[in-house]
Amino acid sequence: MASKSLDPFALPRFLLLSLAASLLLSPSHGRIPHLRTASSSADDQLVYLWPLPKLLRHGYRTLSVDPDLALDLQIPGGESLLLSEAFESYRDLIFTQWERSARRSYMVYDVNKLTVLVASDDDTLQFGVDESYTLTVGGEESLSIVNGAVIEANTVFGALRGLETFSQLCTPNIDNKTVEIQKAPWYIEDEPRFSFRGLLIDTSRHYLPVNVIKQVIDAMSYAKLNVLHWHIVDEQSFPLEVPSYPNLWKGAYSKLERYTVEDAYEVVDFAKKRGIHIMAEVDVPGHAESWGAGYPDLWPSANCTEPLDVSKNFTFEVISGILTDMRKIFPFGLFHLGGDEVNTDCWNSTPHVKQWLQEGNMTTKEAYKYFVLRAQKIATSLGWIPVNWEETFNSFEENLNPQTVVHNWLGPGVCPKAVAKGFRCIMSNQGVWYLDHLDVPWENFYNSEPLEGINNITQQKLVLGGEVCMWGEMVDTSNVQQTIWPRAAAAAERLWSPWEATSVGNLNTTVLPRLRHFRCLLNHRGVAAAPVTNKHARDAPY
Ligand code: CP6
Repeated sequence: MASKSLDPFALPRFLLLSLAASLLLSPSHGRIPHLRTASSSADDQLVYLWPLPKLLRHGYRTLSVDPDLALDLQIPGGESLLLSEAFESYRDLIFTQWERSARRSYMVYDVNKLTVLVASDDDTLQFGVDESYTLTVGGEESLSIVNGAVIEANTVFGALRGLETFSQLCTPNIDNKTVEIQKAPWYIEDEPRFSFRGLLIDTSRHYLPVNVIKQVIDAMSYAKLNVLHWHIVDEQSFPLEVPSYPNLWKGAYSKLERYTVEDAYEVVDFAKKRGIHIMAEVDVPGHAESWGAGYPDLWPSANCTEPLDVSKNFTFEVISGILTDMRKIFPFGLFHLGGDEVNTDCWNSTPHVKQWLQEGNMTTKEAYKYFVLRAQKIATSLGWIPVNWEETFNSFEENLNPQTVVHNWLGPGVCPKAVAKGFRCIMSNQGVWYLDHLDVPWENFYNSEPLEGINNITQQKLVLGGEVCMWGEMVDTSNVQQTIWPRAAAAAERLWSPWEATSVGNLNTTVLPRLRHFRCLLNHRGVAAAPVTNKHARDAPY
């Protein structure tokens, strides 16, 4: 959406400020600073930020950015390794080597310092942590510090989001080898619309090396996504090391295609430094055939290898061992227990399971419920909030732990029902948010609204957000990034930006060029995002 329609200030005060700034501050690169109120072209209307911030005002001056941009970090305790490292990384993203080496000592750069003011130095990453920030560039608050830039945030994670936005304002000027901020001064106030903005990766169908997972995490931080749902094991392979049951990762494809405990810690730490939670999943009782490669007793029989054997205590001992080991690695408060696509037919045709069912006077459907609830108890006893795919809610909602987060996927409709019953919900409607559906165009990702069908405000608050899913059957290192991006970014804006920004306006004129720009930004940062094309491209004006 154009900045103009977001701008609630009819400008008089801002005009004055901009004018004052123009007079006070030296021209950049000999250009005459200019101020425009009405726009003369479509491009003037566009603000190349993705996702759009909650509120912004800007002018029409161009400022140069010093390749030796300094960080002035003001935080209780005086320092934050997390933020100073993040600043260094962002400076490397903003300036290529070429631009840094072109620094001229005699040049006066407009923006030579980024001041970051953070109210708290607590850098434990809690779910729902305050990610808000304000960003001022060459404006009111920073007048006293010569066109500097200022980020203010309550938490280090808010400051990280502000750094990302700042980096997106910096654009290279190829002609004079500098980096500039156009349309300054800037005033931005921002915070996410939803606290859960997720992306699922699946490392069971195809293994993804740790460095590839890190690249995905980096790209997520550019789009301000904040939860990586790590669907780590499934029926095809069990790549994770579990110290309590060391034969489990015999279910890995090979010794090279495995994650050690150290690897998992490394992923969690890498993500945390970018304000991203890792929500791990252990999908039970279906989607678990690979567990039996190391422990065949988990299979009901040689020709019934899924779902896991509900009749044996051993099954739950193993789940308990896995979760206890994983609890040490994954600090995020939510843990995903799957529960989807469970076909219990072969429990009935396996004599010892059938006998157990009869003794307990249970149908297979009741046994499925028994399994899911027992797994939930293991997770909650470890201090986790359980997340389950929607089939669990659809089958026995009345028995689910009331803390359960219901994870939609089958189609629209379950979140309105779940929140009406007081459950929290995450939307991943497969028709619009499944990245493995290659024929779903970006517009469908963009237009998919998590609060659809929910009018009551209390119930709306129970929708934590949404998640796009990159199931792994058809992706590995060779194509995972270009399958995720740019469509995941479309969902990311839906989840971050205010409803008004993503639901009003013309997709082709105000959203598409911005998305194309963001896709180029990803490419420049080394992310192999695919072109923003779709089946409608021939008819689109761009
Ligand atoms: N694996 C697991 C999958 C899927 C699900 N769970 C899935 C189902 C249908 C489609 C895409 C993915 N591959 N464990 C469903 C949640 Cl179309």
